[in-house]
Amino acid sequence: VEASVPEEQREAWKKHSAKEFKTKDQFEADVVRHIETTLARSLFNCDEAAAYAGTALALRDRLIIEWNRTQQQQTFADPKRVYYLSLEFLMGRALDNAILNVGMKDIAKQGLEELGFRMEDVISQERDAALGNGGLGRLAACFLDSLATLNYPAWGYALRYRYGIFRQEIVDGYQVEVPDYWLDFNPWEFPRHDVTVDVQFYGGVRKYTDDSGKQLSVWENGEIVTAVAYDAPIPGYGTRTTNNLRLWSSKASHGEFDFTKFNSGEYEASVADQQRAETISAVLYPNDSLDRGKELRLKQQYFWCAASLFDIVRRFKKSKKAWKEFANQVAIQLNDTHPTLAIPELMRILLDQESLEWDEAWSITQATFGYTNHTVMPEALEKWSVPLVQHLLPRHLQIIYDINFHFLQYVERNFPKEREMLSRVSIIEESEPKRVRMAFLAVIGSHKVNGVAELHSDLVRTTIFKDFVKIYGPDKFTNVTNGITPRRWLHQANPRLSALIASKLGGHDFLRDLNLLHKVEAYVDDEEFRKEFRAIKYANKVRLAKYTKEVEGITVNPSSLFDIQVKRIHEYKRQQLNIFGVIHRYLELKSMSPEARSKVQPRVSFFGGKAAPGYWMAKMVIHLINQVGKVVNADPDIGDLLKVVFLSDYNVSKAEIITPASDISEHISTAGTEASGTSNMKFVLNGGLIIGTCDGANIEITREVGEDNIFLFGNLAEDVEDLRHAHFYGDSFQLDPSLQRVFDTIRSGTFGDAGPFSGLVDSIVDHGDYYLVSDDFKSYVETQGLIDEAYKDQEAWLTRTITAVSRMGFFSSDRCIDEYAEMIWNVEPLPPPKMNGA
Ligand code: CJB
Repeated sequence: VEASVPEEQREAWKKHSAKEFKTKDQFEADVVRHIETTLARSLFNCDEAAAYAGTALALRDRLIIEWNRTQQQQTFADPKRVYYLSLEFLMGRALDNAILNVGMKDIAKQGLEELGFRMEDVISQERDAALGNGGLGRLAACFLDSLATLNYPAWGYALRYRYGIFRQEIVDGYQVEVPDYWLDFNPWEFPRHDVTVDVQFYGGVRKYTDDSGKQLSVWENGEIVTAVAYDAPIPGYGTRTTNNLRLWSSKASHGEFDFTKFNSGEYEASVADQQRAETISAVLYPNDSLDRGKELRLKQQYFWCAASLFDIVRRFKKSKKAWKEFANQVAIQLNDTHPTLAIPELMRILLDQESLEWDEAWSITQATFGYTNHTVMPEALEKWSVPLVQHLLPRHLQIIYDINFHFLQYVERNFPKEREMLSRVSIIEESEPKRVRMAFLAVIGSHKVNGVAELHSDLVRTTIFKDFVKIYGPDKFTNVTNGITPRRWLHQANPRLSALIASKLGGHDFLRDLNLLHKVEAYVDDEEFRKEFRAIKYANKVRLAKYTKEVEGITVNPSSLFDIQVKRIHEYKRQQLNIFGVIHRYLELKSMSPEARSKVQPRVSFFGGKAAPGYWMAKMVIHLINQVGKVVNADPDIGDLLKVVFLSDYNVSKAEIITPASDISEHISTAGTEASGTSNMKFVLNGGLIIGTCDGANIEITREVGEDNIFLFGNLAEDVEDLRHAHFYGDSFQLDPSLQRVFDTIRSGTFGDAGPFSGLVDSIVDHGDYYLVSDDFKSYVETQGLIDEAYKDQEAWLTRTITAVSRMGFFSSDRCIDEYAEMIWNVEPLPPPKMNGA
């Protein structure tokens, strides 16, 4: 590696090279210096926003030192690196996490206090980096934390959206979307105006013969858009390793608007190009588990894949290694099918630019990529129209056809008797228009395919990729059950619980090795431990109650059972089942004698989550929840026995307040539809129990915590097909009388105009009840009854929650990352060098 400063001048550099603060005094000095000189403020006009900015900048200085060092070390050692390609990284806030990961929590807290600020207030000034929709994006963020913590040389690649997921406001009980412009002040990103990539769209393909007589293709005469890199440091916990998240921003390739046009009076045309280019990275698509097939989305995908691959290849080529070494130096993980174009893009680079032969290029490509599938639901599987791909990416379409040709030839040779299989597994779907099945391309172009929980991985193997298991053999398909980072989801979200555990386990080692939690089980009968554990849960509920009062204006009693369902609103996640259950509870309460009522377990039902702006049914679910809340919360017969709260604008930072406050949380998807779920893990880790279906990771949570410590209900995945069939063809469909009463109540106008809710009710009564709400309603309600009873025995409940927490070690994202590293990436950690005195 060449250094830009000659040997003789390096002494001066070393003498002056940036020093990190170590003491409270130095921390304060850095904060004040930034407030006074970077922000041009003073102690006379330093509000909380300025205090946040100063603190973030001070912390950032520290991170940069470690970040530079990590990157230098990785450049020198040149180990195999992991590249995690994800269109979504739902990072949330960075400051708290950075303070924690560099081990400065106490210093920062005391330092800020001495400067006149409360740490919590300062932290809450930060806007969430909300570059994702839900579980898939948050998983990517947890993985970055684990990769850095475990010292893996790893980079994330994504887009620098100007607008993250919209902010949700509730107006008259309806969701209203407000743009999330989050870049006003973002101290965590570093523009790299010198790191750019020109990305081509449209144009055509020309064939030619080179000097040696070889036939080659070149893609040319297209439109060029420039990708500019923005980097964000990703600090590991308890290690100096600080990895990089690189986000690409799009701009016109000529930089400014077109001066020639401007000077000749074509003002609008002169800026149009520029705006068109910038539109590519402007906004995150707000759909979760849904493929909409929009051209701009395909542009985003290619723009990001092309820029990232160029960057990866550029880095590889610096090492001057032979191409056959590529997959020994580079592992690329495709987070869902969104980055699948990286497969034909790498082929294009190897074939058209590096002149490799097809077979060599293909074996390098396959060895490089791994693909993670996150859903088996048909509406979420991406398929791009062939004419669209032809128009936008003509050379890629050719390569995709060539990949398909080679693949189908292979299938034909090996399965000569199964001719129908060819059309089933073809990358090209013979529809009108024809479509490219991205998941098939991802499977064919990768050496490993994984699902995200055991049941899901089984379904991947037996349903959507069944033929491919036959073709490639079972070893290509594997499972890596999801996990969560205990740094954010235990220590940061629930500092008191983390401290209690640390006090018993002799330190915070469990945050790096979550299996150590099993030692907590020894304290399950320890009176002092139980008392503190109970007090912590209560305090967390008080905090959520306070938040609910302040933000939603609803008073709730923290002694009630807190029942929480927060996640994207989706029919398959069945918030409708939950709210129907709430209505049923309300009707039961109304019909009770005062005597009977006095024995009822009070409960608060919290909901939260965003609906995709174009998802009518999901929006009606939100509306119904709000309307039910209005009626129930104001009903004097009911009082504290039942409250219904919709927590608006659910996001990562709110999840940090909400998650530790549950007694019960709901993970009640139709069996076989929720690939894994990850909030289920967060809630149990924070001392809440869950009610759930036998779906996704609920099954493994049950295996770990034991059947007595979870409330399972409902039909099994293996029965779903028959049940759906029965809805359509069975002649004796009888709605459960309780559910019938719920529907009658809705239709009668009890919760306001019934019009908006008719689609919701009809989908169950008249349109086949695809998500089997009616089939599971009875067992859902009964199980909620069991929960009420169980909760009354507070001692037994406490025992269950403590036991469950102690058995959650398996669900750390550190375990996932080690599994990926070993089974899929074949990479080793690169521990940072020991520092003087460290
Ligand atoms: N998932 O968040 C999304 N978006 C999608 O488009 C498809 C799947 C979720 O991914 C999570 C992480 O793997 C899973 O836990 C969750 O079950 C799945 O719905």
